[in-house]
Amino acid sequence: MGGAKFIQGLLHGIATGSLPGVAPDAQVTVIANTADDWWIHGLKVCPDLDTVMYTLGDGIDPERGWGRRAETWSVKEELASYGVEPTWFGLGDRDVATHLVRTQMLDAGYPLSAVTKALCRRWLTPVHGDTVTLLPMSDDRVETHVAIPAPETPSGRRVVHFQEYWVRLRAELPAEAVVVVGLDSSTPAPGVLEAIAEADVVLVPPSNPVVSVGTILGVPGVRDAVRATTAPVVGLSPIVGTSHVRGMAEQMLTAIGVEVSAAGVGLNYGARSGGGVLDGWLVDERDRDQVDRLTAAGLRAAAVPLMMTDHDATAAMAAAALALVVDPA
Ligand code: FO1
Ligand code: CA
Repeated sequence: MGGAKFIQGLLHGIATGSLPGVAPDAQVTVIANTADDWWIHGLKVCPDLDTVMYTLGDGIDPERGWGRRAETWSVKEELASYGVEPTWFGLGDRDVATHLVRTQMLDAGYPLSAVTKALCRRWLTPVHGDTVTLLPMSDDRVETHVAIPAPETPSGRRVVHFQEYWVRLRAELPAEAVVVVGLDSSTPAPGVLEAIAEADVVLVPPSNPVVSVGTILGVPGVRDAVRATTAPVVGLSPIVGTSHVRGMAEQMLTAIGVEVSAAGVGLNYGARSGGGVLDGWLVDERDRDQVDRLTAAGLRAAAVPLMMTDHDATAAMAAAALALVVDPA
């Protein structure tokens, strides 16, 4: 959701000409996490791809931040009446159509990237023409699982799918480990490495650094591509003060032993000059005291307001991120 909102603000900034060094006909390629995906009721559901697609295509439910606007829930209610589990994960009636199309195309042999392209013809092309390209990070099945305490089991822990951790358990149990099944043997989807290599600038949005950006960087070849691109790489902190703005980054950072702070996340990505992936890192104005730690590690850093309250505020964040790494023309 952080990523989708950020892209929306970025596109608004491009359209209004308020981004330094960015032409009005700039192309945006979005590489989305697909490790939140899962199979449910026989359907392949890709929450992050769909959240970006529905948000940019003006079909998102703005209150929930996921699923379709003006949604109804007859399918969910009927499934519950049959006693079909899980009842805690809801597929809306409108949303189901997306999953039916996707699953049919996958069954017919199309890779996820081709399916995504087909779905985007409905959602992105009418609104954005060919300005925006949405790519899954990989065509392979990759799924994030979370280890939670389970005193009743011999090992004392149990592993659940990310969706079960987030939706059923509301991320209320501590995450003891994050296991991304299939990540090591996955390959980047067509266009992913090319987009990074050929970009003029790479933006890391204020998304979850572990289960969103972290999984994308973990697809073999992606981290190296980000390290090798001639484009500057700049990111925005999803942590303000000692908490995430929305989501469960706190739990996920704790699981991997990273300090829950804007500097902690920036230093964990690391400066490209020191073997990491970033050239610049933007933190919230309330974390101004962390800028020195970041610059000492070789990052360009600045503190600005980082709340995506509306498109203008988000475009201003994108502008500040670009200003960190793009030299004035
Ligand atoms: N989030 C919920 O809190 N409850 C749900 O029942 C639920 C269903 C759902 C269906 C399709 C979809 O694309 C997203 C859905 N989400 C739901 C959101 C999703 O669990 C997460 O917010 C993302 O995976 C985190 O990025
Ligand atoms: Ca996600």
